[in-house]
Amino acid sequence: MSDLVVYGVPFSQPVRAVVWALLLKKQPFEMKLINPGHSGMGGSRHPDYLAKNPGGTIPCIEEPDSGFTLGEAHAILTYLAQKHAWTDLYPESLQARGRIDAYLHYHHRNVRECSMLVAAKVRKDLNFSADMQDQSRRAIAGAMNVLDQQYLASSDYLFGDQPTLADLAACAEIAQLGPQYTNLYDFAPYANLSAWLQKMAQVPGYDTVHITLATLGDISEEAPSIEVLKAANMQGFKALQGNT
Ligand SMILES: N[C@@H](CCC(=O)N[C@@H](CS)C(=O)NCC(=O)O)C(=O)O
Repeated sequence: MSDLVVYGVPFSQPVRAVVWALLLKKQPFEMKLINPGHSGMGGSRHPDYLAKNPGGTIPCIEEPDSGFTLGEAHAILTYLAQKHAWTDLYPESLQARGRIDAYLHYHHRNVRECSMLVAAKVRKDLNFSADMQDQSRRAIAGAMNVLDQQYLASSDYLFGDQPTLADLAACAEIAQLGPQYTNLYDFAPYANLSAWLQKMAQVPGYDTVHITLATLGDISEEAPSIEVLKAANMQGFKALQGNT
């Protein structure tokens, strides 16, 4: 049986969430690099890739034996969890699953905004206006408040005393902004969230999926060049070889 293929780059937040789950569950996979947003060969907007994931985004998975492909990180996570019975990450109870799904839907226009701050730094060509960045900061502040004061007010993780798919997806977005990585957001005002971030850093696979960000380091003062970004991505990519 051939290994699952994950298309993407390790710098991508939703790719990191999927790869983290696979590492955590020791599920073998092979990453194939796909350049997000590019329409040339090997790009996420190339017709060959669009045939696998019509949305043209990374990640996408492919099961070589059946040819089955699936895009959208959260659909991939829940598919893999059901397929491999990862009931620690996605409990069997329909109500528990419903709540995790609800977070995964909430994530998109809220927690996912964290990446806009990173994109504004690394994709100068996209000209994120000051207004857009302010809007993102407001959305992030609202979402961090929800996590800190609702989800994490009375439990160690978003849903109880162990991490689920929701925690992996959330952390893949949020941790990147911390002082040890891009240093683009101050989480100190959020005590529950800060404690959760420390716990998430102990979850197996965390260090491996954050190698690209650790290599990139603090970008708050100076935006990295595309060469620096590519080199950091390659470090993360190399770290995934032989990891499963
Ligand atoms: N909703 C998608 C979003 C994926 C996404 O935004 N991926 C980015 C990279 S982090 C991408 O592929 N961008 C290229 C594009 O939109 O053309 C998911 O969760 O999988």
